[in-house]
Amino acid sequence: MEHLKDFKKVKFEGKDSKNPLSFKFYDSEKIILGKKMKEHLPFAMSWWHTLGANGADMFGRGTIDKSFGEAPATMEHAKAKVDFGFEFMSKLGIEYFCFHDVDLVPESDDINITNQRLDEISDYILVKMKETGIKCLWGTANMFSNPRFMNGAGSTNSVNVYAFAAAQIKKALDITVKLGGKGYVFWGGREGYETLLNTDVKFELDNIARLMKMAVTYGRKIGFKGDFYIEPKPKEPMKHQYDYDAATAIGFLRQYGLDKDFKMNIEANHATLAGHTFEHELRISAINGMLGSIDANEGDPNLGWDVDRFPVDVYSATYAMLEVIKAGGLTGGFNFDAKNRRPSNTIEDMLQAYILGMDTFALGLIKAAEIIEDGRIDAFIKDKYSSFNSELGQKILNNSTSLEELAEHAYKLKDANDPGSGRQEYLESVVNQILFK
Ligand code: XUL
Ligand code: CO
Repeated sequence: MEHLKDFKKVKFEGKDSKNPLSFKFYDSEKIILGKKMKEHLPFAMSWWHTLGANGADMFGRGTIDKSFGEAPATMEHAKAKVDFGFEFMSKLGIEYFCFHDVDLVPESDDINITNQRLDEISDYILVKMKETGIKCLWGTANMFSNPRFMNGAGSTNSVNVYAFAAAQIKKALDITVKLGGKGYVFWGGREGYETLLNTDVKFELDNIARLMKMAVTYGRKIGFKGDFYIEPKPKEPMKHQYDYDAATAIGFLRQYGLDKDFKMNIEANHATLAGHTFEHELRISAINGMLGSIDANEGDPNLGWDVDRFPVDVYSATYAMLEVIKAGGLTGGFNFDAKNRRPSNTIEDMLQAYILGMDTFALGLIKAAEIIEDGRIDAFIKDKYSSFNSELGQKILNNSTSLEELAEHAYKLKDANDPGSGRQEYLESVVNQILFK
């Protein structure tokens, strides 16, 4: 069997290297726009895909053995995952990890036992964190796998299930704080509905907000200073999920007075499912002061579901990095919520997947910085709106005009045909010129 110890630490070798286990573009110490690449790109390993997922899908069993030499559903296995995970992150120079409660330990039928296991494993993880300097990006509670959440967690019809969701969030917050996590995520996989015939939407939304408020109150009480995140997703597993996209989630947070404590965790593949580009979701979050963290992965235009590929599309990474740079960076990081394709079933493939993702975002960063330094695109956008520099334009921007005054202006003009070209093809060719220079 392959062992991780058989692989050397992955190093930057540059774009001409033919060594598959080297970075071609990710050069952690390289300075881009005044900051180290690794500071622009705080990468994180997802515990679930990396240490849990074994390639099983709806039609077949797993293709890669992730027992790490231990029996499944034991604490020995949970610890072996920790050992492998920290060695894996160290080999790649990844400085953060993200987890769900039940990724860390096997879930018992008794929540009290699960919680004891979480105490034990988090002690074990803390030691590894001290040894390696690796940190926790965010934690979350899995409130979607257990059958009790079939009608939702915060949106459930059952008081008992609602209390279980609360208990899980409480413990996941305890562990996140214990591990010094920067963020805490809510992904509402079961918060949604199939049909209004069995659903009271307002009741459910109010209750989700109540649960989030209680989480904020408790988190702040135990000293959690980081951001809470909503991770929007329009569908899957539910037909209609309440956190459809960033705009919907932001509206929800504002409606319930949660916007001061929450930001967005934007996942690329979720944007695709919502019919948006990744960069659209980042922009909507950023202009609302809510760009928090990123789940870095990729969808597939030919598939209508959450394929969680490792990022490979340099255009998308470049457009995403333009948004991140312009927003002044993330308060969170880049969590690879991504998995190997099922037939890529070796440890080398796992390393290769992360190398691909890290190199794709490094390229995105390099090219976004070049687009900014080139200046043509920013100059075009500035010029596009320059008619608002006029006296009347300024009045509009200062909210000091009226429909009557604007109408008078229009009547004098009789007609207006001067918006000017959007020049999309030119701008796209600028991007190509910079990408392939
Ligand atoms: C599911 C998904 C989750 C969240 C955390 O699509 O993205 O893994 O990131 O619960
Ligand atoms: Co995700």
